[in-house]
This record gives sequence, structure tokens and C-alpha cells, in this order.
Amino acid sequence: MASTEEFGLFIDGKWESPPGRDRFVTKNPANGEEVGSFVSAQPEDVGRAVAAAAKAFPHWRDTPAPKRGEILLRVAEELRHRKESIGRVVTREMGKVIAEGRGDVQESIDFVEYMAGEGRRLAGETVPSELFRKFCLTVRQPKGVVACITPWNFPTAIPNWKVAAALVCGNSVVLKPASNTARCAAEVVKAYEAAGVPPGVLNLVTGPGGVTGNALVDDPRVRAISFTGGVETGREVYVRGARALKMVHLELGGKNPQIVMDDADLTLALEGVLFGAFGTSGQRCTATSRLILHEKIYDEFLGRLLERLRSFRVGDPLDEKTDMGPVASADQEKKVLEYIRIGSSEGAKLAGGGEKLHGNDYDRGFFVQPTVFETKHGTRISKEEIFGPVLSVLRAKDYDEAIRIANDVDYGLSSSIYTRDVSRSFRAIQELEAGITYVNAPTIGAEVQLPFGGVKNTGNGGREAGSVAIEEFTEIKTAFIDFSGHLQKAQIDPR
Ligand code: UN1
Repeated sequence: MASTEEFGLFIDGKWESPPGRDRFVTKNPANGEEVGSFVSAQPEDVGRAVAAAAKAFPHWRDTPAPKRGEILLRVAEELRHRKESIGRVVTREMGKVIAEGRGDVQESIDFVEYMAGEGRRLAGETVPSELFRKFCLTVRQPKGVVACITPWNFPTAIPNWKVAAALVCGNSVVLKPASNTARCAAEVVKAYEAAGVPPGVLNLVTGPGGVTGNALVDDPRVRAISFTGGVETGREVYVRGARALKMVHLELGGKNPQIVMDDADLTLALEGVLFGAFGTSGQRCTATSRLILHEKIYDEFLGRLLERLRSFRVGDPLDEKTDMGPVASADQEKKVLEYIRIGSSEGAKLAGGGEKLHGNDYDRGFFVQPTVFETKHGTRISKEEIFGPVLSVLRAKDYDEAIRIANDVDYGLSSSIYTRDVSRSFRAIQELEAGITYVNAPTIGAEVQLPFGGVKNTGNGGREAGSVAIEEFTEIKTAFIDFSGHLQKAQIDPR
């Protein structure tokens, strides 16, 4: 058997394996194969990474933004060149089906390219002064050293969302990815290295959140933290950052609804919920975890959904014909099975799935059937984020009740409504409490040129991606230029 490939930390432009550190391995959740071996970084390693970023910052800040953008374009080229090989690493390390593994890398390419263009924008504003011969404007400036802490479910896309936006704005970065997808992060960093990002501008540290992550968050030289992950860890990061008055950007969970009205194209809505609920084995922040059906189409739609699931192929995610791969880890499997148990114990009706899969193709991996519960609004499975292939189906008597149910959860990331009624579509855009609303499309599949983020416990108000991505990573400098030649007093001089 080939030995497991070893990866170091990437600090100041060099891959290094400090002596005496523990190592951890990542494993393919479909079959237990080892995918990579990584350093468990100690606080002093994190300190060196932050020091390298701090040292590299002034020169990177002073590099013209269009030049920074050009380097990002080269990163996009490197990623494009490696799309197939990195896509396969995504699938092997995290378990999403290969089409989605490639999609993860494509989303990276799209975003890096989009941010490269931002190097020629990074716009401030000019506004009039109330005084004579005085000019007022704003410019964007980088924050300094930024920590990017990223999850395993989009193991290349989310690191790129953060890193490319931070870099084009002139920040230097220390990236700390989720441990179980460290290889994906290393592959991303290699693309930045190959593209010629200067030493120290992007650094990679791997290791557990409680040691490596906390050391990064607490380092006084880190001025901003961008975190995507679970709500509990997010809260902890927020509190730690708050003590030092750091800017903390959070992208957390979701409990995203798809509403299907009685006038909807049911075939379209069916395709939508299959992709939204079971794509990525339900492990997207944007995954559809609640299907809210108008009572008039409830039985028909549910029947069709269950029928389709009977031929749904769960299995090897590298096989192009597989519909759904494993969940990403033993912990994920445990959590999903626990929620299935909770659903049954709180009286929800298990309409489909509900089992861990066994047999030759499954025994070395974490395979759970796509699962559908009929339940009442208010049960735990209808309100808590499960982050797995478990869909709660809820009944609504009309549009207003559907919206009420949709909104009555702690999260507000994505949402969807299927209807042919144009007025109701626009009402839903206004009335669904979520950062994202889709009409006649599933809750997943956001595009990088639009803002991404949510309300309530999904975050703390910021947005990633889109043209607003740069807000997270810049300070605004306001400048006043007085060319009148004498002292003018705002608010005081006679008008
Ligand atoms: C996430 O799950 O954290 O909209 C990101 C989507 C993807 C991104 C999801 N483009 O489903």
C-alpha cells in the first residue's frame, strides 16, 4: 500500500514540519483510505505563521491592488489547471459526489477570478463638502493580518472565498482549515504558491480548533477573523475576538425551507428538493432541511418524492452515477443517526430511509439513507440544524401559514418557494426571513458574484461573496482635502 502523503505547515513561503509535533491523518469517509497526514500545530507554530503574515503585510499592502488582482488571476489559472485532480481530492477527503467535487473547485475558480477583477475596483466614494473648495472622499484600506477559519463541507470553495477576498484587499492571511479536510486546504495553498503569492502573504496552519484555532484567534497581531462553521464554535470565536475588539465575521448554520404551493410545477419542485436536501448528503449550510407543502398537493408530492428516492443511488462518490455519497465523518454519522432517533422518539413519521447502510460497498464508510420524516412544526427535527440527509416534511394550509412556519426557526440563511404566482413570489422575497430566497429553484447553489449570508443565528450581519465581499476585509478611510487656503469650520461657519 502506498504510504500516506505528508503535508507540513506553510509559513513564510515554505512548507515545514516542526520536529516533535503530533500528526493527524484525514480519511476517505467512503472507505477509510488515508488521504493525507498533517501537523498538529502548536501555539508557537501559529505565532510564527502570524509573525510571517505581519512581516509580509506592509509590502503586500503597498502592492497596487491591480497587481494583487493579477496574481489572483494566476491562482484561478492554477486551480483551473488542477480542477480534476483537486476535485477528486475533495471527493476522497470529504465524500461529496465527484460532480460536486469538481463544482467545489469551480466555485473556487469563479470566486478567485471575480475577486481578481476587484483589484481594479476596490472603490471608495466621493461626496460633496458643505464647505467652499473642500473635497471629501473615502478609500479602502486593508485591515492587516486576517485569520480565515474554514469548514469541511466546501473544503476548497470557502477557503478561497475568504482568502482571495482578503488578499485582493491587501491583507495577509493565516488560514486554519477544518482538520478533516486539511488536504483540500493544502491543495488550495499550493495553487497560491504556484501563482507567485509572495512569502508570508498566505500561511497555512493545521490542527485542532481548541489549540491551533484558539491560538490564532487570540493572537493580538490578528486584526480580523473570518469564520464559517457551526453556531457553537462561532459563538466561542465571536466572544474570544470580542475581548480584543477584533472584527469577527461569522457564517453559521441554516434550517432552510423549500415551500411548494398548490400552483407550483411539481416536477420542477421535486427535482429541486432532491438536489437541495440530498446534494452534498445534506451537508450544506444552505441545504433544504424542511419541505413545507401546501395541503392540497401534500399527498401527491410526498408520494412522488418517496417514489423517486427508491431509485436514488447511494454509494461510491467517485462513481459518476452515484446520487449521494457518505456523510463526511464518523461524528457526522453519529449526529445524523441520533437525529433520526430523536425524530422517531418525538412522534415524527419516518416516511423513507432512516437507516445506516450495510454491506460490502458501505461497511468501511459512513453511509446513511436519504431520510424523510413527516412531522409537525415545532419538533426538534423541524427546528434544529441536522447537517445531513434528513428532510422534515411539514404541512401548511395556505401561503401565510407556510411563511409563518418557514420563519419560525433560529436560523435564516437560504429559502425557496415554488409557485407560478408572480405576486406571491415577490411577497415571499419580502417576507421570508433569510439572507437568500430562491423562486422556483432549490435552496442550494448560490453564485459567487452575489452576496452570501443570513440573518438571525446564521451570522452576525456580514455577507461574503459578491461585490460586498470586500467590506469584510477593508477599513474605510475618510479624507478631507481643503484647498480654500483658510480655516473653514464645519457646522459653525455662517451659511
Ligand atoms: C455552505 O454550505 O456553507 O449555495 C456554502 C450553495 C453553495 C455554497 C454553500 N454555493 O449551496
